[in-house]
Amino acid sequence: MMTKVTRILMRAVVQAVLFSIAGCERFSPQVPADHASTSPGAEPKKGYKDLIVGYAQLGAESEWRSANTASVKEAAEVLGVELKFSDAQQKQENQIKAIRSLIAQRVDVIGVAPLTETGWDHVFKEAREAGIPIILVDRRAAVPPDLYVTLMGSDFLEEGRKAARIVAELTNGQANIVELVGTIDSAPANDRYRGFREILKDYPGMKIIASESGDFTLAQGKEVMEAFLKTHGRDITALYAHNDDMALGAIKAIEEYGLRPGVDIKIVSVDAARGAFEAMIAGKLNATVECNPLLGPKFLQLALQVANGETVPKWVPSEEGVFFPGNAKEILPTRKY
Ligand code: GZL
Repeated sequence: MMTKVTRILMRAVVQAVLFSIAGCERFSPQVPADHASTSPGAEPKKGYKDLIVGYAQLGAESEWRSANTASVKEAAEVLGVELKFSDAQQKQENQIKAIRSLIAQRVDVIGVAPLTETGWDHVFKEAREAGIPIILVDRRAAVPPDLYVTLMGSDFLEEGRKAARIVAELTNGQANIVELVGTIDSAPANDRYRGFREILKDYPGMKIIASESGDFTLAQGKEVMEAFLKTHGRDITALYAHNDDMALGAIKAIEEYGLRPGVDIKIVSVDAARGAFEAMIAGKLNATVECNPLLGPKFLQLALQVANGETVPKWVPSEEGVFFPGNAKEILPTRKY
């Protein structure tokens, strides 16, 4: 449990995050009042302390995911929202069960970070029939737009494009690239795969010689990279990893193989988690494209607005950058994940 002082500090952070995000949204959200506030004759509005929100998290596979979970839980504690949280351990059937349980508990709003793009129509229809709005957090689900209220998260296509431009820069447009793909059928894996190839069309000298899923985990990233090295060895000159955890696993494999990660094999990954900064400082990673997991405050703000029947944009994008070794050392202490 947080002490009173921590709660006050966290509240200031959450408020600052909400106001900072407000600056880049198409609507000017205030941090809604804590208490149920009413204007004359209107339906009494819920405050954060009246809100019951479900969060069907997909798993705990990466630094990114752990930071996303922490962000949602901390924001709920600071704002006084009753949060019903579940971890599906990267299994869609568990996430579907969790959503059904949240429907049965009659929560006000359900947040879902869909493991995969497909397979959600049925259970999302059940939520709609129960009158419980769904907010997609982090990842897209391939369902009709009337089955969810809003999607909040990153532009994964643009992340793929950014990564490709950096690999082109690092290799002067001449590279034999191996690719560690994220969870199969997940929106980030699908889009980072496509966005990367969009840019590669302009670079005939850049070839993807192998591409396989490492499921966004360090262990599988290492395993797949070991197989790439066994097959292609020193022909590999660049690695594109769909997240930092797989890149960190690959770095171990490259070192065990006897090559220098970041030097013999240029490496670009996605997320900008703490481990990536440490690898860049050690000269083993050449760049990381930011994908911000700190979605908790914004998610609960949207949930309150939706619970109060307010209109919200269909997509609430995250603002993100790219990080390089040059200033990784001074930036690392400022990072929140
Ligand atoms: C992206 C998120 C991805 C991260 C991975 O928004 O869904 O899932 O890039 C995480 O680290 O596992």
